[in-house]
Amino acid sequence: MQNKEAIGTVVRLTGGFYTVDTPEGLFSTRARGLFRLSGVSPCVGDKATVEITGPGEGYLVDIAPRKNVLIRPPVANLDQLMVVVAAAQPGPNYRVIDKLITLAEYRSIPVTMVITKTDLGDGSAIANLYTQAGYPVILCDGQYMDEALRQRFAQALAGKLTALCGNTGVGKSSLLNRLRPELNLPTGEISKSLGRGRHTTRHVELFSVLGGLVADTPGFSAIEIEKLERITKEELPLCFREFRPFVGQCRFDDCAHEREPDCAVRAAVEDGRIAQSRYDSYLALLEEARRIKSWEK
Ligand SMILES: Nc1nc2c(ncn2[C@@H]2O[C@H](COP(=O)(O)OP(=O)(O)O)[C@@H](O)[C@H]2O)c(=O)[nH]1
Ligand SMILES: [Mg+2]
Ligand SMILES: [Zn+2]
Repeated sequence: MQNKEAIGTVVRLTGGFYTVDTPEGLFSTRARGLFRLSGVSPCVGDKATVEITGPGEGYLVDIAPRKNVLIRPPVANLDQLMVVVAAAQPGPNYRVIDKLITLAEYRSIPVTMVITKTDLGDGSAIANLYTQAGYPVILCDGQYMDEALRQRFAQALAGKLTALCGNTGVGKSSLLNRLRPELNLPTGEISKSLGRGRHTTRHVELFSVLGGLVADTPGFSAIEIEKLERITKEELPLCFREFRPFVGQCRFDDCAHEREPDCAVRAAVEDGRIAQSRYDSYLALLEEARRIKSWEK
């Protein structure tokens, strides 16, 4: 029988084996020697070519060029970042949330906000903040999952590769379990008791959920799409999408929107068209980026 090929997505890495999800089913593969020599190491999300050697078995012989890649945790070809924020326990850390969004914007990765634990706190302020900033927001009480909410997620996830990210304890794994109970992901106390065990390390797996693939990433601390250092001070304000209509309207062309006179961004903050919280995050990131590299002239 001659060798046949299948093309699919790498969904899991374990002990040198890559599991590739293809239209012909799952294949457990090893990287072919010649490909290994190329120095590229496949990660989940890679589009891989499998040379089929037997039922469910083959060699991973190639991966397609990546449209983007997260470094920690390693995931390639993201279509979307879902930033999960709890209304309470733990409450939102806006600086961290906005940094994540900024890094996604910088990479042109669409962001959707998901608000959990609305049974424990009021999520409407967070929802309004990010709706006003221009992001789709899904408010969900993790205690239930009605048909309308499920449809909302189906719409958001189908046909896409999504990374869920957000602080530990916000309810990411619980949410995936509610969308697809067979996943049976460890949550809360269980994952805590495992400490820094396999569920909290860099292990990433893509799960099929409502017609899409989803990476349940560990907490915020572990997700670093990219260091801020590549973002220039001209680019940073543009990563805050609601600032865009005002950028270029300031008195000075090189306005950093800090203390300059006649700053259109600051004027928009003062009259409420830009939220104070988002502007504060911008200033914090400006400081952080300045510390990382000398932006000054
Ligand atoms: N009251 C309430 N508890 C939730 C909700 N979602 C998750 N939890 C609980 O919050 C804890 C942390 O959830 P988990 O899914 O492990 O969070 P993760 O670290 O983001 O994956 C668990 O004890 C969950 O049962 C929710 O919507 N409401
Ligand atoms: Mg979890
Ligand atoms: Zn300005």
